[in-house]
Amino acid sequence: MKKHISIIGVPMDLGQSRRGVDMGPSAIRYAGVVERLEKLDYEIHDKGDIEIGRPGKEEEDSDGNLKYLKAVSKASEELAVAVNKVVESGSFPLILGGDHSIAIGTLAGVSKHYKNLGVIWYDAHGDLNTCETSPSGNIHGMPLAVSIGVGHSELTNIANYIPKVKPENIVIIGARSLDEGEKELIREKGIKVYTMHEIDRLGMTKVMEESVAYLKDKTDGVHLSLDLDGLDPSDAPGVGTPVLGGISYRESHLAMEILEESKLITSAEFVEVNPILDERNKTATVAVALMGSLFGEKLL
Ligand code: 6HN
Ligand code: MN
Ligand code: MN
Ligand code: MN
Repeated sequence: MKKHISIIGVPMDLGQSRRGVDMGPSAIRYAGVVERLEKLDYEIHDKGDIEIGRPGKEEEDSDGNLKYLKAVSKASEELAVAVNKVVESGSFPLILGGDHSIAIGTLAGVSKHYKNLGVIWYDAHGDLNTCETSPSGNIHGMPLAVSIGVGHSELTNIANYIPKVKPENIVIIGARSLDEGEKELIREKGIKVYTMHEIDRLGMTKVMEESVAYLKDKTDGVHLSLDLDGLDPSDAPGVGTPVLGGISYRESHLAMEILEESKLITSAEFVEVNPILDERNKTATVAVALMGSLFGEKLL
């Protein structure tokens, strides 16, 4: 029987300050996501995009250090409902961003279906800030903290349950730009992190095998949250917060292939594709190629 993937686009750009990332879902569709995955014996259901309100200047709102809190929380609630429906239907949720604040809604929609959801956070950043620790006030730097129940209650409470994820069920891969408060939270909560140092030292095969082994027995589903800025900017230039010294295109394919073999992944999102900052849709094309590997594309 054919398996089902349901695609949901989230044209969200209010979680950060570079315009253009709201066009990410279109760029990824133009890069051929549906056609690519259909070749892999999946039935694809493109559910279209979640509608994002366009707040005016005065609604920039911001509760203290949280920019566009209202708009982000509203979109998160809507996304949670849409993702929940997909999981209930037995289809695999594949979410296209949009900035990384959308993970708040994705995880809120996914996690209630699991006792112990695991999360692989593939990112240059930890996204573990709170309004107190954030250097920018940008909510895309906060979704992982929100998901473990740390942060503004309007965000941690999305879909009316806290937390979405247990810290011991998280693996961060590719980190190389962590703020002081994020480092503290990582230590306090005992979150497993493979920084670029470990990736260089151990190699991607070992990092992924260890990550799979770490999550395998204690989780009943694993969400992959892949921020394209986890990759090196030479391979993924179309992102709003690039950081040098990242994961290569080839290492990323290997990571996706090992995840596919593990059969652990039960939902995924690809975020931070910004076509305005991109070179000829390269970053969206990379995202689609990685999705190919994640869903079982083989070279031979
Ligand atoms: N992302 N740590 C920085 C901040 O503003 O909190 C950067 C966050 C980047 C977030 O790339 O999803
Ligand atoms: Mn169907
Ligand atoms: Mn991120
Ligand atoms: Mn990032």
